[in-house]
Amino acid sequence: MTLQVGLIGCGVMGSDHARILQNEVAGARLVAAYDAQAARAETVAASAKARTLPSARALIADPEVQAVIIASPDETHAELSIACIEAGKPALCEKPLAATLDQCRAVMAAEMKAGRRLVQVGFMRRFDPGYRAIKGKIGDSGLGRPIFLHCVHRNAIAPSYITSDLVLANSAVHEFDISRFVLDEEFATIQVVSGKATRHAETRRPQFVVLESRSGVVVTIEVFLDAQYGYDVQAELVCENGSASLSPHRPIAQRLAGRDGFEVESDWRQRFADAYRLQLQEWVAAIAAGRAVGASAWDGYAASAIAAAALEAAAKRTATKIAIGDRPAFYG
Ligand code: ISE
Repeated sequence: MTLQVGLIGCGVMGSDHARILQNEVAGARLVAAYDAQAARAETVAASAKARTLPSARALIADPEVQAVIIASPDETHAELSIACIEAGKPALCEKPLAATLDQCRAVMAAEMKAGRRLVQVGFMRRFDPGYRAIKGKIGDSGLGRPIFLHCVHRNAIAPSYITSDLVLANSAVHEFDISRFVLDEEFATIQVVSGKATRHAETRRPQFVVLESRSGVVVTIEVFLDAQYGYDVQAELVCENGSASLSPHRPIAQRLAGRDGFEVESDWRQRFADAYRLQLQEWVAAIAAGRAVGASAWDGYAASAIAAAALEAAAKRTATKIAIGDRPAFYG
């Protein structure tokens, strides 16, 4: 069976999902696309011999569309996820799940009412082989119990609309999610120290976050979006007897002009190319098998709740409690 997928939002991430779905994923094809800018939808649709539809709602309702990728602006995510749930169609929704915590709760309520998990949040790092291997080391490798998780998240450059707050809400949110995934537990407190703005972005401050998990594991996170030299994500899990780190991501080695070195990718679509492919492949396979994989709506809510606490902690400059609450039984 070939899953017929509709795409809402044909910007940078949407068109990338369309390309991956068409060229690198088995068992699915793009049948419809919608974007508020019609020309973008037409370009994506033409590349897949798909149709364009006049609105997001029309795409979700279209009988040919069996599953939906939501890659439209953040403030539309919750409403469109709920529309997919009500139509009984699985959705892969780009992060964040919603613009507010109340909207995240509304998505969860709609799913619980429907009685099955239909929404997967696009936290693609959960499919990255490196993070999966680190997670696999916990419990059975002789490393012992986790003590620290050190995370570094550097972008070469960021668009000018990314404020210091968005450094936390838009970029650090990946670290919040992957830390929950690797450690498999929730966080109790958060502190944020803002670094100095650089001359490359005079109003955007790098952020340094310290999280403490409910069991006492300490997570440190540097998020610096103006690092200039490339896109660089690092993680080291320090345990009682040893540590496990992401290997430096080295697509090629180059010797040139008396130097021997490795290229650093320029952005996350290159660095996490495997993760994006596996995310879509496993989403398609899970739908065929009637299962759910990846980050659930609960995970989307939890990451956003940590981001909200991070904004509060940054403003108050003090350790702040994270009020996530208990995971509903529905989300296992
Ligand atoms: C961007 O929105 C992403 O989602 C990337 O994965 C992240 O690394 C980047 O910092 C964000 O701006």
